[in-house]
Amino acid sequence: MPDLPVIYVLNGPNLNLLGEREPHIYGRETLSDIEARCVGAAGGEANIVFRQTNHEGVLVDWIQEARTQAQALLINPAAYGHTSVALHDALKALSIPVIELHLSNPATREAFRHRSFVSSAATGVIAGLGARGYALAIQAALDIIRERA
Ligand code: CA2
Repeated sequence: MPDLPVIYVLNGPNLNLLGEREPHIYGRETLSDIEARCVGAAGGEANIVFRQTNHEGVLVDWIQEARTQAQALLINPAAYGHTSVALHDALKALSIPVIELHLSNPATREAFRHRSFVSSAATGVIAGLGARGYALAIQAALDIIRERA
């Protein structure tokens, strides 16, 4: 049997606090709950590597790792999406599908959240659908992986 595809799901700063504050914006699910959703959405058809960091350089390292270790990458860059040329450059070096994720819809929020350095390096973007956006992104990534095979 062929190896299962690997999907990296990377989460940026402060997302470790999910479920503790601001449920009206980000929902009540913790990041562990969201990881379980991702594993469920993969339905045994992919191995999910799910990580969170508060450090920009660590995200860059993981994106570079995904070049050789993953068949798709999902990223909620959190605030770094609005600021980081380093994330943009690292993502541009990938040839696998990249899906940018946000729980909230930044376009409906403060002006400083309207710019994304990640969107222009992403295959697609899912925003504003809460935790279910992660499950939708896993399904989309699996579809794209199959299409490309
Ligand atoms: O909506 C998203 O997923 C965001 O990426 C979340 C980021 C925000 O900076 C982006 O504009 C949109 C913030 C993540 C912080 O998460 C917290 C969760 C609970 C309590 C405090 C922060």
